[in-house]
Amino acid sequence: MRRILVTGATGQIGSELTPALRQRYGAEQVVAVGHRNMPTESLRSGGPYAACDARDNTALAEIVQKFNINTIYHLAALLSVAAEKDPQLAWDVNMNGLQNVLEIARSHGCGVFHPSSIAAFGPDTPPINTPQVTIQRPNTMYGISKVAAELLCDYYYTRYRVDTRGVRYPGLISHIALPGGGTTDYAVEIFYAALRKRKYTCPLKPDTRLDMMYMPDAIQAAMRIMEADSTKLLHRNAYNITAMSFSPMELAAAIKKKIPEFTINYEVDPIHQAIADSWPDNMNDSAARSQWGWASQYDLERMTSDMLARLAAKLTA
Ligand code: NAD
Ligand code: AKB
Repeated sequence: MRRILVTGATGQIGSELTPALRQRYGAEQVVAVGHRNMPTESLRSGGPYAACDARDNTALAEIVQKFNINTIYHLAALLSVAAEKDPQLAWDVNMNGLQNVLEIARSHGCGVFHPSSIAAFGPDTPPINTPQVTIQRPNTMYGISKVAAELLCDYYYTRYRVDTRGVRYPGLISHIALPGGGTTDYAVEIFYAALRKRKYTCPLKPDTRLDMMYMPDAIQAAMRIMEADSTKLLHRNAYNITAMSFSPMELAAAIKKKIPEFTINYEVDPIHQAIADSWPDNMNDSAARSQWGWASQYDLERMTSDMLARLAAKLTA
């Protein structure tokens, strides 16, 4: 029986992963752990809820013990733009938070899911069809913390046999929780703006192509890799996974097909642009496909239709 703890449960991924895990494994088996953000009523009342700093060993270990946890989804982190605003805090939360989780996992026999990102690549990485194993020299604090996290998880697996697993997510698009300080956030904001104001000002250049994914695919990946046969996971902490690749101009065109009066203009933000320019256009995810059956469901067109329909319903309500 899985007894799961989710850190960063109030964030963009946690807000959807926690209910999905509760549905799959039982509401009482999944403890949502928030931090400073107020949890939504459904997160708090849908199963056990606690709040603590992911770096706090005593508090986190107490929750793990109290609920007899055997699997930790560790999502608490600072994302790319937030990390560039406070690199010291980003290193502290992203690395010391992770090491705390890994130490607790080691002493309590837990498996750990920890997501990496396209940010683990850098300007020297081949940007098109980015291989599973390639140059990783990122130039952002977020990216540096992601490469270090992939390696730290590998270390805990080989040295201590902690069952660590992870994927390199592209930018994630969702209609439930707003994203929390990333470079790819524009691909969510644009939908809110299209529905509310019929226009959007984009912080990236029109032709900035990035790897992207709709949240249902991201949730499916997080659950599927944790259920995969451990012996088949040759790249266990850092699988490239992808679903679609587009530029702001192409996303705007897809939205315009549904909302003809929609317009986009561009006011490029140098921090967003420099980060985006250092990331892949699209990753090669053949290792994830062959080793644990990864497959995406949503392309640009299907994601755009679903986002607009669900967000319109939410904004009307
Ligand atoms: P998010 O910013 O929406 O949520 C992160 C959560 O971490 C927030 O709820 C915040 O309250 C919490 N947090 C911050 N500092 C904390 C601390 N000291 N202790 C405890 N909690 C703390 O992020 P997300 O989009 O849900 O991302 C989750 C994970 O997935 C991160 O590791 C991120 O790098 C990774 N990822 C996300 C994306 C994406 O597009 N969303 C893409 C690639 C990888
Ligand atoms: C960000 O833009 O920082 C995240 C990510 C791709 O890791 N969405």
